[in-house]
Amino acid sequence: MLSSQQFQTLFDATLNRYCEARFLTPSQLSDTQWYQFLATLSHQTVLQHFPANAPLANTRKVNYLSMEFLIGRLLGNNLLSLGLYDETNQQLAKYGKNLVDILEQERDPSLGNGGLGRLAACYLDSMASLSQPAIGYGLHYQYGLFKQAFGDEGQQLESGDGWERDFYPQQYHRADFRQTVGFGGKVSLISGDKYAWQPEWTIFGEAFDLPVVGYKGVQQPLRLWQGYSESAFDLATFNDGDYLDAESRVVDAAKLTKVLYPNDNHAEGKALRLMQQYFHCACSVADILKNHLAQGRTLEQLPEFEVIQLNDTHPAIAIPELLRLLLDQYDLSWEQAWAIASKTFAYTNHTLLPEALEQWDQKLLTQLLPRHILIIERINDQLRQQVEAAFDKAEFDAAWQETAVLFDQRVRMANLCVVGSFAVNGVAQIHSDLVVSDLFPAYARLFEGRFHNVTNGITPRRWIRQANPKLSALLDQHIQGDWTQDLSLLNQIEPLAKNPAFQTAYRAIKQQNKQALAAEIEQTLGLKVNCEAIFDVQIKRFHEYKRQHLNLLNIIATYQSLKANPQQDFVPRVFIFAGKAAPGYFMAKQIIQAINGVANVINQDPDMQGKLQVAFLPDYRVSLAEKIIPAADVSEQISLAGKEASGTGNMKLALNGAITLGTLDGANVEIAEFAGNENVVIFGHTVDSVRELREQGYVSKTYYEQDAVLKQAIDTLADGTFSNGDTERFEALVNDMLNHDYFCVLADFASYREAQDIVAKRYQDQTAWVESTILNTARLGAFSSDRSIRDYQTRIWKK
Ligand code: GFP
Repeated sequence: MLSSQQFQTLFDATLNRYCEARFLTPSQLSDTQWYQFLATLSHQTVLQHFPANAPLANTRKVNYLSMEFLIGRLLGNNLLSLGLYDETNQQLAKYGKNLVDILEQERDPSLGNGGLGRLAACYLDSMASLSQPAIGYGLHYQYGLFKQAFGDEGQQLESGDGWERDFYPQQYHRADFRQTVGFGGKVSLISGDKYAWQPEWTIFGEAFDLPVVGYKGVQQPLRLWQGYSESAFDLATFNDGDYLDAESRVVDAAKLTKVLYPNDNHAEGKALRLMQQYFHCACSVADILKNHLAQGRTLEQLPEFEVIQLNDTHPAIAIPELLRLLLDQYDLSWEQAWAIASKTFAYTNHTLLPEALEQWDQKLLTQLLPRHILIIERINDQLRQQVEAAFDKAEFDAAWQETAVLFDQRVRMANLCVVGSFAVNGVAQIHSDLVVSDLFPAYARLFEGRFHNVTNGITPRRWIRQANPKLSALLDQHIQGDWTQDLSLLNQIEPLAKNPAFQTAYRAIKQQNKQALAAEIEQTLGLKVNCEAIFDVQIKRFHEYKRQHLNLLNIIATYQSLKANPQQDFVPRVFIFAGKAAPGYFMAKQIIQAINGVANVINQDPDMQGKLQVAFLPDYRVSLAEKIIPAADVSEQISLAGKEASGTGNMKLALNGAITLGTLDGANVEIAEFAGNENVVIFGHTVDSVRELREQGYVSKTYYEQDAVLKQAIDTLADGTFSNGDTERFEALVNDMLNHDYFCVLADFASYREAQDIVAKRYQDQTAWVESTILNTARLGAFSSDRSIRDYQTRIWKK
């Protein structure tokens, strides 16, 4: 580590060099240049003065394979971890600069979509902080997820987000780690289990390393692969007629890693997505094996020293890839290869939604990866024998239908993961239970002891220390020990929950954070919001199961009630939204547009000023979340029970003192348990009552016909009130709610309205409210990603 004196010297010398190279003096540097200088300085400091790679002690090294890493801005986070944040601020002050302003210059690398990618980033942070040996493997996308703006009619507009990876000072190119990846071609049998594969094309993988800096820990790489090749190749060879759009037939290999596919709708039949997945896995598995062997270890020792953690099914093809190398390159028998691979992989499931469970057309996979399909067939045959042995004749068909990897000409990637892994985990207790009871009951019987739960967590370094410096300072004052490293220490503030001085301080911080967010809202939307109102926040990607439209219906109903009875006793609210919809997801885009339409009318209505306001902030990203979360009073976690695997925004918001308004879904259940039922507001159907509702034959229209408030809300969405008289704009959304409503929005509407009333009533008693919010902070230390990583260590990665 660097002493303060050494850092000052390094700061001055690097600044001199930076300025000389540009013929500028420090006073002439723009904020962007200050950012570049500081990012370079911090990057060099990390590499030269921070310990690299944790030693292997009683644990295996974790190779975390994920198609997404939503890492957020790195500079502030790294300076904090290096212990150089305040030091840097002091140095900058000499030049009249403020670190907070400079940090705003950094662009978020948008290498992910939502929770899954952000979880991966939190886990890398925790592993580096806990000195758990680890490396993250991902893709170096040229364009991250799109940038979101809103059009004149409130519709989502998308544009490419070139996150400037070519000028990104916090990574370095590992020219020595180049990999070669084949596609297509022919396979010929050599002997026994050994085949020779002659690919038709090869693509090179280049590695870019971003050091992940643990808090007072070590730095470990996030290794991102980028494709390149000298020639383009014609994807039409793989094309069965309708896989690809005409314009994407000829693919320049360099473009393989150009785009990030949104993960919520499985990119059915998209050959490019499958190619990305294989490219990611082939580069990563080769790198893992190379590193393992370089240490003089044998192939048989692989599971003793390495674990490959699959973040959802997207890297599932790594399983047959490792088998292929062991069989064809290293000449092992099937039994030997299987014994190694099946003890090396572990799989995390993040969803039960059938449409999000990946399946690939067998024909496409055969054309792209002819050797891998043979291996998958072999796995399938072996599995069939196991299922035949474990289930009697009467049960077999049902068991096979559930467990087969190859079924109906499709390759089921979740099944491949379960069969090829030694451990499978869900991401919150209720979700892990449903994985066993609803998704994979036959597997649970077949593979006893394979299924686990590891409830998600969030890194307190970014989500409290960095995002909420004022709350952090208060916690520092009252907590013995470093809560940033041990979040369970937060329980030390529990006795202060009723203390008037502490309450005043805690509340003042929330108020200041609300003012800061209000300034951001005004700057972005030109809307002045009332900081005395409840800041009611729903921030997450848009999906029907997350039910942003339930929130919307309540806003419309509240608006109508206020219009009808302006004198009513009303607790002012600002509803705050942020989130993107996948470009091809029509219904989610309708919901976005409808929220903007409603916001437009309400915000312009003079009767609503200071009472009811709606702020939809565009282009949701990590750095925006860091501004919204500390300012939230209410955390909307209103998915249909059984559909949200865990959630992590719910943890961030609650820890920062927002009251959860939620269904008994995902980690909400555990948040309620820890915080205490009196410190959350729970509503709506449960997993069991949703099941009953469906069994009885759910008809959403009945709710509409029987509830005048609901009817009026939906009718005004349909009649053009919120779309400048256009009665067609929200037709699809209205029709869906009335005739399908798969996510039971209408069935939960009345209960949600009541819950919203409870929130308003509680807020009026500020002393009780603040006490509740303090208790949320005090009692939720278990939701640190450090705890999750420890759970992985003891339940899954143990030797
Ligand atoms: C998914 C699930 C969430 C879960 C995260 C991380 O998030 O419930 O919290 O993974 O496990 F849906 P998204 O990527 O879908 O946002």
